[in-house]
Amino acid sequence: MNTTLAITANTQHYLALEEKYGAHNYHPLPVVLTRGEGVFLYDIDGKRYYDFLSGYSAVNQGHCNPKIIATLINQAQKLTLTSRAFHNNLLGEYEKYVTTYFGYDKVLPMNTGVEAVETAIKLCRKWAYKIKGIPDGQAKIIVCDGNFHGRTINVISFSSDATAKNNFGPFTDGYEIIPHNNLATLEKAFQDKNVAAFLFEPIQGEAGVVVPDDGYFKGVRNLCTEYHVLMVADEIQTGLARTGKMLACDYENVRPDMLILGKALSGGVLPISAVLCDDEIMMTINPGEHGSTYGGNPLACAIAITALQVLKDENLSANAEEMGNLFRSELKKIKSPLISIVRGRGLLNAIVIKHNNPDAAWQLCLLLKENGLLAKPTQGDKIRFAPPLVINKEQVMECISIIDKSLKSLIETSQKFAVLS
Ligand code: IF1
Repeated sequence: MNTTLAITANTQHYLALEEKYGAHNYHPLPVVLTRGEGVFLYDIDGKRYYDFLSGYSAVNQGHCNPKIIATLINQAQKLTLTSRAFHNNLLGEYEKYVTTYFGYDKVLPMNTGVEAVETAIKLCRKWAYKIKGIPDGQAKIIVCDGNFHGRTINVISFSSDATAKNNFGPFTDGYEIIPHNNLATLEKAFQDKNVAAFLFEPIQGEAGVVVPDDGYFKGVRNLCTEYHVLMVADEIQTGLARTGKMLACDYENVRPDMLILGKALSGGVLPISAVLCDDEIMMTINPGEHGSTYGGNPLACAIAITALQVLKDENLSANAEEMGNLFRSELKKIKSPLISIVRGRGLLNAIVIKHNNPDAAWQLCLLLKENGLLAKPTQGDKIRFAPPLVINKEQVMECISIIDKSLKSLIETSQKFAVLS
């Protein structure tokens, strides 16, 4: 089965440039985008698409959100970078704003998500040695099977995904992988007195939007408290209203000891990430022990304040919850033989495709593209559906009909192909 769908000369031109001059570290859909606005993306030929990936949940506030762009333009004409060698008039204001917003003593500002994860790991180890009293060099961090926390050598050292780690060794020590969503194995791992922290994604994104059982977050919180282990929530993808609450941990009113944010912290405008925790942990790092050239730059601080304000002003958590419930219930009504599972929370959703052709999810994404919706498979047979959180009911219903139409086309193509082959 092969849904060879025509691509225009304009599109082909840009694909060829990337093919010749760029690393082949991704396999994008054959579409060349030139403009984004709200839930929509426009390609080189002016065709409009619903964006159902949102830059991997970085564009929660909608493409080119006017308030965020206004802040970008205003600050970009004043001061963009001082480095942390000097103070500026925005870093302290941002630090106060974001720590008050999430209820932590302090923040350590970084840039990409994985830099924030690495920062969190360094803080956990410092705390282990200086506060918990774990022998130097012996700190262990527990992580989950199916995790995705970024792509540095240290972070892929504890990945369970061969594609992410093949031929990148040697790797770093100090990690133990246990099953996700399993409190018994977590408690067993905590019997080791050298465990400093448990690092987890509340909902596993790359694994295909794996939602844990109700009570899991509370169970993790209780075990971490009982065994004096830091609960470290990587909410880089699940945070910032994506799952229908400001943080996924809010579903069970659980407060992690350490919160990692990224992606939508800038609304998709530039890389901004952060680690938030209380003084007992944060004050284990002294001047000169950690940093980054762009970490906490004034442009990022200004943008992050606006990006966070937009989430609240536009009630994007509530909209994500309402539109997500509508999306999943309408998706389930389609009753397509191709869909084996529909799962997610808020507007972080995925379907699992049931088809004897391993390429089916990709083929479906090509058909979705033809029909005006952009989404991409993850882990082969799953398709993540994660539009910007500004999507409205009418747009959700239009996207449901696009998905329905595309599923039917895939079945027809398969049947035609089966007859021909
Ligand atoms: C790619 C995945 C999503 C993340 C969580 C840390 C990071 C990410 C929970 C690192 C980044 C991105 C990376 C991007 C694809 C995308 C992704 F498929 F890789 F796993 F969203 F699910 N923690 N996720 O999701 O943040 O350093 O990228 O800013 O690398 O292909 P980053």
